[in-house]
Amino acid sequence: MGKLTTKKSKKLFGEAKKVIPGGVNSPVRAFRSVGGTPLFIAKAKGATVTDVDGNTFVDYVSSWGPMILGHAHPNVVATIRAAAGKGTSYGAPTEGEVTLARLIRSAFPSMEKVRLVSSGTEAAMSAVRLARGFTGRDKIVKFEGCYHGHADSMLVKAGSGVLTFGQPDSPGVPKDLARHTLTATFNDAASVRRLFESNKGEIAAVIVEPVPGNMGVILPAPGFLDSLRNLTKEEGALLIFDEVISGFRVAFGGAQELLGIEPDLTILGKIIGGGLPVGAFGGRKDVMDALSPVGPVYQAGTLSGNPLAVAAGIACLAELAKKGTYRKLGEKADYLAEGLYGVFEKSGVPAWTNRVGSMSTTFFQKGPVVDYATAKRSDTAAYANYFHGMLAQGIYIAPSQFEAAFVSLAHTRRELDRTIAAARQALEKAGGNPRKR
Ligand code: HOZ
Repeated sequence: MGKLTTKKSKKLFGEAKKVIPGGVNSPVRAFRSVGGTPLFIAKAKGATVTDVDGNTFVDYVSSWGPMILGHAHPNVVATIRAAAGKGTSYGAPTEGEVTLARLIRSAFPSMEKVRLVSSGTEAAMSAVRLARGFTGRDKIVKFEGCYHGHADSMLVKAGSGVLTFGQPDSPGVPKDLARHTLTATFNDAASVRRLFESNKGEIAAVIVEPVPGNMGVILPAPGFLDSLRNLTKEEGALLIFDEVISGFRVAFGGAQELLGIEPDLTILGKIIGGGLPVGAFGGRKDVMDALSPVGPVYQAGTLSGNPLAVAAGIACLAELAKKGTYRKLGEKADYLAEGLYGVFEKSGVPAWTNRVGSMSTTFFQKGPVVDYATAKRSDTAAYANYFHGMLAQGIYIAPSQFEAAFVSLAHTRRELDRTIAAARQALEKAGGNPRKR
């Protein structure tokens, strides 16, 4: 790839800023933490995205997780086309919703009943309301740096964009509401125990990304999630796993299958929509039946269970259910990780990688990175240099240190090799010691 020309993206960004706050519809996309102009994407295929200037990149953003099959997978595209021909929304139940709910339940046995919504944010917000309604308690425990969408109760010491921009809480969230959200330290069960002790009988639920991906990827320490399971049981609170990223990613049955822990409620999104807007929450039958119209906890949505999103989700999960899929994905991810590990080690640049299968983050610091506080020690200026070094060579990684890179089933050996070679050059160019931007 020659010198990157981004004339059209620059022009569009200028136009976008006049009509869209910051020129983007989701903050991290704006490239603010790495500098430069966001690429305006024109199309995508397989493991690549192509911008409006005609530059094609090997993509590891993967729409922030959903594109596990790669972009424009033929079966998913054909399914969406066929579904669109039958109408795009009815506001009435469909057979597809039953099929998708069944598929989800077969992969996540803890999700005895499932409700479909339109985004991960909506799913998390609804699960939290349900937990409060079911237990009759108001307080929620979340972990610093975990991100559960942007509903009011969840924007407290959150990850993703708010961590990237150094504003972990948001104006506009009433203090009266935020005080019901208690925060604990990921991988520190004692911090949760203390909260239960000082809020006896008041905590409705503990919500956690079992494999966090929104402060960069963090690994749950052995026994940490088991402790949460035991504590919530002892205290009559619910355990909610936010598997919007890890669901169907780290295993077909998500982190709960991989780690053998059953939460009371699970939140899903991303992959289950095959790239279309979707979310789901589900869990114990007795808890889910507290939802309207069976129970009193209200939750609704015109586009919930949208036929296009449901069809795309079913097609995507059908591909993932094929024998050997996760082995293949794991092999690709291992190959890339080993290559990159060698490159970073040789470069002498301080780096620490956390990875679970095909999701990973390389933090620009010597590590270990185990939680929000340690993630924040990363050299974000060095990351920005690396990001631009990679972009210049046609490799598109997240424009933030605190996100995950995703390998898809579409990444070819050639593309993985190109990525490893690009990393070598990006680090060499920075003289083995990326300068601050
Ligand atoms: N919250 C997403 C990353 N964890 C970013 C969504 C987007 O910008 O599309």
